Amino acid sequence: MSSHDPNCIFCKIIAGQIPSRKVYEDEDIYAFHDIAPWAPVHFLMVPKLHIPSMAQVDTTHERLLGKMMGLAPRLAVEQGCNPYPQGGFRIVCNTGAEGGQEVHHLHVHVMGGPRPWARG
Ligand code: DGP
Repeated sequence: MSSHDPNCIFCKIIAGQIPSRKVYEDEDIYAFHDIAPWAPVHFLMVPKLHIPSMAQVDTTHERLLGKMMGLAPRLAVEQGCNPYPQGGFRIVCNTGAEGGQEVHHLHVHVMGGPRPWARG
């Protein structure tokens, strides 16, 4: 698996070749607002490593995915999600066509904020 796919839209966003509204960045992870939000707060967290989907994840990715999940609650609150338990957030990882995945670079959706949401 290549660490970067020049045809991948999220690899281009990470590289700054396509503009995005950045939420967070470190050496492993990039987070940015979804272009078509379903919820008042809706951002995506992606590994900088090009992994097509959760279907390609194995135990070598434990640290990377653990880091993403460990960061998500902090970013959710920073982006305006209300505190748990009255507030909270939803994390979704669409995987494959039947899982509703459209962009084939592993990403988690982090969604929250007051309801109703556009979807869900
Ligand atoms: P999915 O693959 O279905 O889990 O969702 C992909 C999400 O990526 C979708 O909610 C819209 C978002 N998206 C697609 N292209 C872009 C883009 O160029 N910029 C941003 N910020 N988001 C994008």
